[in-house]
Amino acid sequence: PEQKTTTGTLRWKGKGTTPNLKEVILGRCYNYITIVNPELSSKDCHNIWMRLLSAFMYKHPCSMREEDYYPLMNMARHSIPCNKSLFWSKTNNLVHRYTKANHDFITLEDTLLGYIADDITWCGSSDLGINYNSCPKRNECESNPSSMYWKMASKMFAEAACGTVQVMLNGSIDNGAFRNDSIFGSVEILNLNPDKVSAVQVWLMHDIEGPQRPVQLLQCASNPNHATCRLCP
Ligand code: C8R
Repeated sequence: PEQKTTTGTLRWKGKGTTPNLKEVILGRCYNYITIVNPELSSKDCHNIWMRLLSAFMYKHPCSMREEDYYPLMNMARHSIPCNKSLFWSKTNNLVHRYTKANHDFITLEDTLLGYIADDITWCGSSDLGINYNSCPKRNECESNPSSMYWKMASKMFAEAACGTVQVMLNGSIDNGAFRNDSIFGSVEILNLNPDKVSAVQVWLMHDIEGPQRPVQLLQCASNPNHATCRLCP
């Protein structure tokens, strides 16, 4: 799937590395440890940036291995209070509008690893170091730097969860709210520790113009285990 462009960089279908990546990552990291979560003020943002950079720089963007991110993940990881974890799938926009307004729950984007990486792209190029022109999409190759990062950060986020955890799913998509091929369905749910996590509460959200079942939703909110309310019969 690779094509050389005139500048010698590989041409992929996805957006290239975010401009000023270093400044964006450093700025977000310092903002996080200074203002958002001052309990983490002893984290070393400069080192976090260096570890991110060395994970992907000068590498072919389809050859990322989990190990490449171990040093970064070990340096940036932190604990999450019990009963606060909020997972999601296909509800990115809605869930984060909710967490912005209401600080009861923590999504991965509210942790240091999620905060620094949200909505940005990065990938390497074997000859130029960083490819600012284009990066592979998930359907071009699975082991691209961003997909690998979210998979690993999600795995750690799930491993760290304890008590009752929440998940906001999308009840208005065609192939079902719970998908085995999503990160939630293939990574997070499998990495919840049954010795620490006592319950998973599902928030099944429908599009506002979707099927009108307000009464059934209310019934399910108070009887989540009733057969009619289960996601997977
Ligand atoms: N999580 C996964 N992917 C994330 C992410 C995140 O926190 N944040 C962003 N921006 N992304 P989806 P899913 C990007 O299919 O696969 C965690 C990545 O590019 O709607 O079930 C989070 O903890 C990624 O490829 O959902 C959450 O619980 C898509 O968005 C699940 O994993 C994934 O979007 C959500 O992952």
